[in-house]
Amino acid sequence: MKKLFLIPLTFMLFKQNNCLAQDIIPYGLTPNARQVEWYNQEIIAFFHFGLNTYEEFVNEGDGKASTSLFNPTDLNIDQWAKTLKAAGIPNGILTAKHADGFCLWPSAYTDYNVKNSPWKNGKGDVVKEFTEAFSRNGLKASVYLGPHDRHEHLHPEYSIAKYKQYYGNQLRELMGNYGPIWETWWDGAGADELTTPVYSSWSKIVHELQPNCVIFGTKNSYRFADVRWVGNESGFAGDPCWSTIDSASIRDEAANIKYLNQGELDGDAYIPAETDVSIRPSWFYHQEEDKMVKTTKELWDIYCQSVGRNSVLLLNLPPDRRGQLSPIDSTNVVQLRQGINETFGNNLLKGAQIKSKNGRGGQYVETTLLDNSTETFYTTKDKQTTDEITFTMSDKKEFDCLMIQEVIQLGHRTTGWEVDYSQDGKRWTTISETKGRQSIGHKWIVRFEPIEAKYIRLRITKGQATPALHSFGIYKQSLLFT
Ligand code: OTN
Repeated sequence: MKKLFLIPLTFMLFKQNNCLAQDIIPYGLTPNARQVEWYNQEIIAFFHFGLNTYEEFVNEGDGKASTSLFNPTDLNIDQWAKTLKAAGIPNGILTAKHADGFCLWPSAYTDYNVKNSPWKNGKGDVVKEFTEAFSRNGLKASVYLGPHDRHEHLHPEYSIAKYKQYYGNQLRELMGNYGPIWETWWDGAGADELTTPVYSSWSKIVHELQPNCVIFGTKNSYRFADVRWVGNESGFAGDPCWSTIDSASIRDEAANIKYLNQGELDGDAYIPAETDVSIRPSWFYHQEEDKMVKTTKELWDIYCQSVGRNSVLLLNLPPDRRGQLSPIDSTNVVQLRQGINETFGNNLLKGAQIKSKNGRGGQYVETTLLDNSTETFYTTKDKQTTDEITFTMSDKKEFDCLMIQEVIQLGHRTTGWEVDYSQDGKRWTTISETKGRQSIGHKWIVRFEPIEAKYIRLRITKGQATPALHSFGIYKQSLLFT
């Protein structure tokens, strides 16, 4: 299942000098356009909202709860959007239908939906308000249409064939009636009975109506997955974490949890890991958990172990019974963004003298590592898959974090790297947390106890092709994360 390297993106990437596009040939499997856009978002919000929000501590309703429970007292999706904008999160996924089967839009194919709730006298449509508010605020809207549906299972005449039709109809409603939808989520939870042919028919609907929509797939939907499950709901990707994986292993999920977490360098498909985790212990809002919201520091740990491990963070921010994000959740996620900006806004290597062993020069000059541009990158001479790049700063500086980025459009190239520091440029010490690092991908972050040094050396120790690096930097973590 080789995926094709995307020509237009290649062109954009190399637009400064077209002939160089032939110079640096992508290695192995590479992302499609949807996956590149998905990676660049870094954090996506998850909104678990529905009947469960109005039940006492229920997260997976049994499909029997009355639709009369759903009654947001002050639904305000512009408020969700305001938080996302302040938190630099460009996209949000709404649980249009969770496992209890209750639909947040007036679906023509079931009575188990907002039409039969007291909210807005049954005239409301949460999906419409969500997609309109997100579009108004310049954000991307995405939907979760849970494949597992406990309410439909209650019908005596339930069958997979009938359900396939039912779900397909609902997918058409969501994909066809609400403008652009950027991601859809096929949760594997409870959906084991659904087969690959069933997902095949559903994927056709997604691709027909929303060709740019990313599909999160697991288990029997693995063949259609643009992104895979990371193997836990605790917020950490593996080390290493390859974007590639042997696709069939996604199907046998239970036997492959660690494998999903790490991927496989020699895998047969490019299906990167999405790290889903809730800011609260539960997926749905429960007032009892107001004191258990993850702190800014905990969110930073999660960010570093997801986005900082070549994954995308799908962070659940469950709206409360009013239909708004709780102030503590909003504050912490906005502070996460402030801390990220403070940390990575100041690359201490800026202005350093740079020398490499195998640098290619020309437009791939070493300084591209520090220019914050996604259109430039550093690489070596042909066939040089290892390298040493030394940075000499004007003075010694204190740092406790580093970040490196590969050009994902050119495939996983570097497979071994470490970082050293020195006071005199002669005797070097390896930062122990970087010893034996393997994958880089979209972004890799390493944190450690503060180090003071004047000289830094990035060693590329192993590669399947010449390295292609967008950026490298050392940083001091924001005080918001202490
Ligand atoms: O009990 N579970 O269903 C469960 C417990 C802990 C962690 C995950 C799961 S289900 C799991 O959810 C994932 C999304 O978070 C994916 O959809 C997997 O396919 C699914 O098995």
